[in-house]
Amino acid sequence: MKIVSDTATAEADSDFASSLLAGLSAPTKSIPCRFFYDAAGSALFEKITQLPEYYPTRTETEILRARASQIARDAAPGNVLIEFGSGSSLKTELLLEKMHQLYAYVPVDISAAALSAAQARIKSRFPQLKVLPVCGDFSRSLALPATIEGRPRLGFFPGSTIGNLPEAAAVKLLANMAKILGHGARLIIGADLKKDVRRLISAYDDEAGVTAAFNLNLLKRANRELDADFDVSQFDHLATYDASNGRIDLYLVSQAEQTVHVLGRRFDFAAGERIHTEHSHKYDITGFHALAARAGWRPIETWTDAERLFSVHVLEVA
Ligand code: AVJ
Repeated sequence: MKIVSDTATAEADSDFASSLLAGLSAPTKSIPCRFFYDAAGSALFEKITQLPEYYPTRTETEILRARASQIARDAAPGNVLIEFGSGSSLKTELLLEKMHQLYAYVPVDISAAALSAAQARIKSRFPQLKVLPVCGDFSRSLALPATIEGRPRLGFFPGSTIGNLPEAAAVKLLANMAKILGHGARLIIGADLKKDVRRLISAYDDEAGVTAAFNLNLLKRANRELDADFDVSQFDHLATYDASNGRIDLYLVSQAEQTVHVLGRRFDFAAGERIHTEHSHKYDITGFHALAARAGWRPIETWTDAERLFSVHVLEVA
C-alpha cells in the first residue's frame, strides 16, 4: 500500500503517556477522548453502536441510506470522495454503492493500521475503485495525493465526531477541512441533535454497561501500556448533560480516597473526584449552520430523521 505519511504517526506512541501524565496532574483531572480507541476500546465502541439506547449510528446510517442516490446525483462527475477518519465502513459503502462516477476514494486517518484495514475492505467490495489512502492528521496541514489535483472534492465526516470538540476547536477543524479540500468543495457531515435529556443520557449510560466498560477501558489501557496500577473496580462511569454548553460529559469517578501510580508518578484521588474523559456536543440546526459559517462553510442541504434525533449536512466552501 502506498501511504503518504507525516510525522504524526511517529509521535503517537509517547502521546498517551505524556497526555495522561499531564491530564492527571492538572487541578481538574482529564484524559483526552482520542485514547478510547485502542483495540479493546474500538471493539467496545462497535458494541455501543449496536445498543438500543445509542441512536446516533443507526439514525445517521438511515439518513445516508435514504439520501445516497441524491448525494451521488449531486456529485460532479469524476469527483473524489475524501473521508476524514476511515472507521465507518458501512456508511461509506452506502455512498460508494451509488457513486459510479467517482474518480477515487481517499480515506484519511492517523492510524496506518486502520487505513490498511479500510483499504482492504473497500477494495474487496469495490474492486474497480481507485483507493488512495492518506496517513496523517487532518487537524493539521495535510497534502492530498497529487493525482486528484484539479478534481472536484466531496469530503465525508460522519459519526458526529465533530461533537467531541469544544466550539473553538470545532471551528478550527472545520476551517482546516475547508483548506484541505479547497475552494468549491463540499462536505457531508453528521451532527447529533439536542433532544430530551433522559434520552441523551441513556445513550451514554446504557443498561448493559457497555459505555461504562468503554470509559473504564482508558484506565485498563493505562495499566496495560503505561505500567499504571488503577484499581478499575474503584472507579464509576458517569454521564451528565451540561445544558449551558449543550453537551454530554463523560467522567470516571473515584469511589474512594486512593492513590494511583503511572510511569512511577503518584496521583492522589479524593472520594468522588472525577476524571473528565469526553465531551459530546449536541446542536440544533441553526446552531450547527452558524458554527459551519464561522469556518467558511455555507449550508447547502440539511437532512434529519423523522424523530429529529440526528442531522446530516451538506456544506460548501464559501
Ligand atoms: C464517536 C464521538 C461520536 O460522542 O457519541 C459514544 C463517542 N462515547 N459513547 C459520541 C461515544 C460514548 C461518540 N463519538
